[in-house]
Amino acid sequence: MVSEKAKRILTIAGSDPTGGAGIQADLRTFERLGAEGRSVLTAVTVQDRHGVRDIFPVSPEALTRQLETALRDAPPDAVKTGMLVNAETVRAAADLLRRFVPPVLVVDPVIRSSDGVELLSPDGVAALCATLLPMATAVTPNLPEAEALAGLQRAPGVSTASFVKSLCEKIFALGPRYVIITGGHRSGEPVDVLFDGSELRAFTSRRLPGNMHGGGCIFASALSVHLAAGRPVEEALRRAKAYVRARMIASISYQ
Ligand code: PXL
Repeated sequence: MVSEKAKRILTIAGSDPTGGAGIQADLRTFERLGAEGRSVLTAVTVQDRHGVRDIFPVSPEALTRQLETALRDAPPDAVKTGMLVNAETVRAAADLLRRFVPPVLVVDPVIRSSDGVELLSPDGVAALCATLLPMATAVTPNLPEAEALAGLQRAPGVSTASFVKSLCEKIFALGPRYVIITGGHRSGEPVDVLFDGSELRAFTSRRLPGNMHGGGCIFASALSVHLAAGRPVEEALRRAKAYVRARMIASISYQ
């Protein structure tokens, strides 16, 4: 059932002062799609249009206090996670989400910024796989993030399609209900794939020029809104993809 009442979505993510990604992009997406946004900050990043200059993590205690207060005060219809910094932050978030289970949990496994700076440490990746993925409704890695979660590298001669299928199977085995590998980092057409443990469905679109900073955050945020509204996962994915595309076109025409 698709409910018309505004859904409350909570993002657990880092601040991007340029507004392109992170908490700022998440909240803007929730609002534009008619949802009510809440946020819990995991890190202050220092960025300009060239990239990430510095990262100041929020302490696990500050994260726990923010998240516990948010979850008790106004239970969200969906929780979306973004930049989680390290294993301590991941575990602090997972401990509370295990106690206050949200109806929808979308894990965007943010590992690096678009300019290559590490936003989640290797022990953080392992903690995310062990604690958050088993609880997740959907996990939304891009191709490099999927390789890191699965611990797989493409062998020579293996096609992208069959490599992406093995990544889906490996990540699905970690426990999420759906695996969505976004296609922006693939060469050629940006094909997104959805895997539910048995069927693999592909969603193709035409590539737009340029690179979009924050596209992954916006996609996962839009997906959270549509899943919280009760839309079936395929429809939620299609709508989230269309929304990112519209935002990309809008940002291209600004330049
Ligand atoms: O796009 C990934 C991302 C997520 N969260 C924050 C970021 C970035 C990329 O720079 O800064 C806070």
